[in-house]
Amino acid sequence: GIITVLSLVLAPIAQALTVGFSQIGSESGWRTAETQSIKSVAQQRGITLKFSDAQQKQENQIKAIRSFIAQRVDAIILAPVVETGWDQVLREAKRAHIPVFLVDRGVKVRDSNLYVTKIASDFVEEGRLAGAWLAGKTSGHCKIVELQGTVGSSAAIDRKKGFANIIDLFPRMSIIRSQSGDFTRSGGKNVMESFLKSENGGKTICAVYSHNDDMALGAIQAIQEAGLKPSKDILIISIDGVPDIFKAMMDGQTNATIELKSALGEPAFDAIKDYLAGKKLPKWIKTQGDLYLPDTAKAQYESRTAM
Ligand code: GYE
Repeated sequence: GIITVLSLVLAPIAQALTVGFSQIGSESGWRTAETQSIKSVAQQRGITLKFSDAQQKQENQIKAIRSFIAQRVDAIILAPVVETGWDQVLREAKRAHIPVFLVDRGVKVRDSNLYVTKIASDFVEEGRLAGAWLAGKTSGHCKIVELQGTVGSSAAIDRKKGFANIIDLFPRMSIIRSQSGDFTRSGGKNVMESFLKSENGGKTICAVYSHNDDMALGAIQAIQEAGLKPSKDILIISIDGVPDIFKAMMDGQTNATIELKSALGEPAFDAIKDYLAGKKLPKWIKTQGDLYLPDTAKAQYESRTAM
């Protein structure tokens, strides 16, 4: 009857969602992979994606969210560059009845109802895992330099916290220098150069703990240019598990990486779909990653670059 005909005609219209995605930028290989995942899953599912690159600036993300609200999108995906300062704009989205889904980083807001859910890994746990690996590797005896991620980002704050939790348990382990390299390769290289200079050409440094792989790749270059062997003279552990770090591991230049899932397109759009279908979602949808060492680097590199 007429109802069946109508629902057949209307079904595809009802499904054609428009989603706004406010991305941080393209500071790392990991983030570029995340962007690709979200774009390609949107395309596969016939979702219209409005993409905005904030070039690392929160003010640009706030502008993007306001423009998504003005365009009356069905949902917003936000990868928040920093943790604080979101209350106002998220309240505006809430008032416009547009649900917000956080990906990869978290926010600190007074009212947790300002967003639906966060799809991200546990950065504190990643930091602890890195610390535990290093404690084992050095028998609890190591002077560490730390390359921090973007100042004020949940990823940098929590990776620092989790790592310190473990290091503090070992009286002969300490963080002798810690500075932000902004999650970029050039940032990691510059900061590492200054660490090497101030630490006797690197002779007093036992290990580098880098909040992401890209900064570690920059640090590897700086260590080599200083005439030392990365992974041997100075141990290196980082987080992300991008193909390039596995390549460096195959070449004997780094020791360990903790994988961070970048394929967030599927879980993000699943969450949006479930929410719009009236399902109740957990406040945090956790993604999980393992620690990888040189023994599996070749296999990991090949599986991540195979098309
Ligand atoms: O580790 C880093 C990136 O927010 C978890 O941001 C993410 C981090 C990731 O640029 O490479």
